Amino acid sequence: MIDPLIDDTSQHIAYDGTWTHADASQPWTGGDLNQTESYSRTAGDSATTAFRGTDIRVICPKGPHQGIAEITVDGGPPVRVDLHAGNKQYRQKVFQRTDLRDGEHTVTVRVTGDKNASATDAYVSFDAFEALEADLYEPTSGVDLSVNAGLTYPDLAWGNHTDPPPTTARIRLLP
Ligand SMILES: [Ca+2]
Repeated sequence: MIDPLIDDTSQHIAYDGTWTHADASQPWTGGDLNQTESYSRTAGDSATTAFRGTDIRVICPKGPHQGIAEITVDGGPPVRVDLHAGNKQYRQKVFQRTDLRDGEHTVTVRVTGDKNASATDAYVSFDAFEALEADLYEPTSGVDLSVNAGLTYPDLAWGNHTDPPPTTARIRLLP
């Protein structure tokens, strides 16, 4: 199992611009993953990573000093995300894609310098990326449970066999 979390301190993240990297020595990082976050208020600054899988989530703290970020997957159309909140809220899933083709992708968080009228500043603070691997089976709209009639399963569980089953029944749990 690959750790799906790519923390903001990861060497796999390329930072462009004037980001500040805060760690546990700052009391206001207390709720961040690994008590670290990286932040910038300079328009155009960016943080990019490559990942493998079908799903990507961007985890950021929200707060009163936070502005608007622009998030891009595979160089596609940017999505603007407002990170402002009245009080600091840690580990917010501010962006998610679950429909990517299984394989290599890139995701970028960019500082816009913009903020909504209630925000006191335009900081973009970034905590972590979460990249999830594809399922063992082809994507479906429901959830598949594969049952091998040739074996007995004392504890039926997801993915607890590796041999192709000679006979399968598929049970679809509709969402
Ligand atoms: Ca972090």
